[in-house]
Amino acid sequence: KTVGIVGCPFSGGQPKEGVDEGPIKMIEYGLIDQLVEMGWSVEFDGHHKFTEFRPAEDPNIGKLKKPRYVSRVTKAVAESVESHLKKGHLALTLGGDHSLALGTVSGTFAAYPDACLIWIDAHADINTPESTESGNLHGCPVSFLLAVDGLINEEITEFSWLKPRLRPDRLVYIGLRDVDPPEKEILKKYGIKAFSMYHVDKYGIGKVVEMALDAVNPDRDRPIHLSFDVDGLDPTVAPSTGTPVRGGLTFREGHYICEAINETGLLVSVDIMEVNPTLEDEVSVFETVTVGCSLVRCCLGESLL
Ligand code: DIR
Ligand code: MN
Ligand code: MN
Ligand code: MN
Repeated sequence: KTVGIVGCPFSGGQPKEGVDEGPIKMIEYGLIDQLVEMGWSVEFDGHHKFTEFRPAEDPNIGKLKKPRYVSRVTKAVAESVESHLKKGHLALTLGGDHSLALGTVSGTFAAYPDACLIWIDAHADINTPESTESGNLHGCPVSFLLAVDGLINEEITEFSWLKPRLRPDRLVYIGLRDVDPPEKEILKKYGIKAFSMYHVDKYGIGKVVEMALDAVNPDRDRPIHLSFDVDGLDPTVAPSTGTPVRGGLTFREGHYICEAINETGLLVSVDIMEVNPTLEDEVSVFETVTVGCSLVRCCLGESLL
């Protein structure tokens, strides 16, 4: 078993610097040795050097900020993820901000058209170029990925490389608690399954993960892409992240999700996103980086016994 690590030092999908250091810190904290220790072969050719993709000029397109930079970077990420998957490897992408999922999910669907997507986040990241208030592309990737008509009105030629292949019934959320009003409308309109923190409290995480899998993977035969934004965790668990929201997943709930998805044997692609080791104090950084590493280990089969 081989895991291909796609290191993505990128912050262009949101305004706070430092999230580009997330992948570097996770590797520095010994993630590769930890995976080798678990019996994995690790393929890692160093972090992507995205700065060379940065255009000299990148004016907003409508409200969208840094659209050309985000597009070029995520296109390269899609190619990396696809090539790992086509060699039969598990793809592990370390972010970086969540706009990177434009690339990771595209790469997964290029290799596995039948895949489903499990999105762990405080936010739904499903704003459209029209609905976004912030203009930050990390709040928009899911709308670009969805294979539905009429969601994205104006043709954004900048992203013409991206083929939307994600069917609404192959997408499920866990952990939501900060969803913009237009995003709620989109979730309703397309019948997208979402388990908010309310559902985690009501049913417990075990039942929620089972219901999430039943929704997108009823016969447990589809490859799974897990996109984990660490702000899905409670800020007491993962404080060093750009947009923390109180009332999130506990340490164990976050890890349980990864353990349960590992147990399906269907996981092909994982993202750990929005670790920002320049935010908060030293202890917060340590906790957030180490939780990123331990989520990865759980996804790759580490168990408590
Ligand atoms: C907000 C915040 N919905 C936006 N999104 C965040 O900017 O579109 N995503 N923080 O991670
Ligand atoms: Mn590979
Ligand atoms: Mn996110
Ligand atoms: Mn988020």
